[in-house]
Amino acid sequence: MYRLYWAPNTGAFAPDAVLTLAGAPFERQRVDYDGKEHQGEAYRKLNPLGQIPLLRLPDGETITESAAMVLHLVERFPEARLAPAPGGSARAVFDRWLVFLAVNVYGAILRRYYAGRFTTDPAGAEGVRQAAGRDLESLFAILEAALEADAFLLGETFGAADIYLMMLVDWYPPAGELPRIGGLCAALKEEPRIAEVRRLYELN
Ligand SMILES: N[C@@H](CCC(=O)N[C@@H](CS)C(=O)NCC(=O)O)C(=O)O
Repeated sequence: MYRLYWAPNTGAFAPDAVLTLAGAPFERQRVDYDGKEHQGEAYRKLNPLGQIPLLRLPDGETITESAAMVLHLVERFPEARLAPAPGGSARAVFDRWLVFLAVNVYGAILRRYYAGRFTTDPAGAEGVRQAAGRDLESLFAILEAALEADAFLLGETFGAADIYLMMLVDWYPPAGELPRIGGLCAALKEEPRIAEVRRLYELN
């Protein structure tokens, strides 16, 4: 059985939603984020970066990085049809968007949220925060343009990359005001299983 280490309003949401939609056997282990359990010695043995999420695979292997978890799960549960089959160009486009989201957008959100970590200048944090906001504006504009043709990143049915995008919009609500991104998020929120996971993660 899979075990997902999670906390409300964290990057565990995306792998959780994929596990849930896939009907995968898994259990959730809540990490006391407010109590800083993720920074403690026991958790850091599992993830030296002290970040949530963490996924324990059925054979006991553990992995970090939410995008790696999503990639593993869509391949492990192909019948859930949350990503195109590996090898073709549709899958390359899926991988591109997932990495774009995880590296560029999630990265900018972390710079905005943890601005003080990205400078050694105590007076520099506000500048880092503002630059991250500027980056988010242009990154979400690229995503909005990519949704010009279809309702979702890979066409007219949603997949795991769309779920990942929705999670990032939760952390940067102005992006949800963009019509196509807002439409994508609204459509995903209608999916009852996604709505249930959102409630668990205390997302509106
Ligand atoms: N690249 C990581 C980022 C994970 C991450 O930064 N998680 C945040 C919560 S959303 C966290 O655990 N922050 C605690 C910290 O950095 O102290 C991933 O995609 O899993």
